[in-house]
Amino acid sequence: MALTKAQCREIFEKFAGSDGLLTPHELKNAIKSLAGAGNLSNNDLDKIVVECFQGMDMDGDQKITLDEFITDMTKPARTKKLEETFKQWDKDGSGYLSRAELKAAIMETMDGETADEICDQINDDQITLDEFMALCN
Ligand SMILES: [Ca+2]
Ligand SMILES: [Ca+2]
Repeated sequence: MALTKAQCREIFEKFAGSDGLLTPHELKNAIKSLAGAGNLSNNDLDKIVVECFQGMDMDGDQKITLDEFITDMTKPARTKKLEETFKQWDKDGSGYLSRAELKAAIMETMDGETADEICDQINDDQITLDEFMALCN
């Protein structure tokens, strides 16, 4: 769903209410109206809301600002996908992938020897999100 900034602002202002911040409940209303929601069960919708919300709420204060909303909605899908992968792999939530975390993730699809080789090549025990994105591109 690629939207222009102007479209994002319009949606945000429509649903955020007078405080100019989007709560999970307000986000749910926004998604409902955007997606039509007719073929989504309430459970599915709740799941999507939680995922979207976590992706958007950069500072984790449980409120989405207009900036956070626009940043997320205008981000390319591939970037979002990589960010999600990075978060999944970063088991201790340190914001870095350690060699052990990287190896564990690679070993889900490859054998231990190959994982070791890849880790040796990368040779970095503190891979940041930016470095991770560069590696995947
Ligand atoms: Ca926030
Ligand atoms: Ca980590």
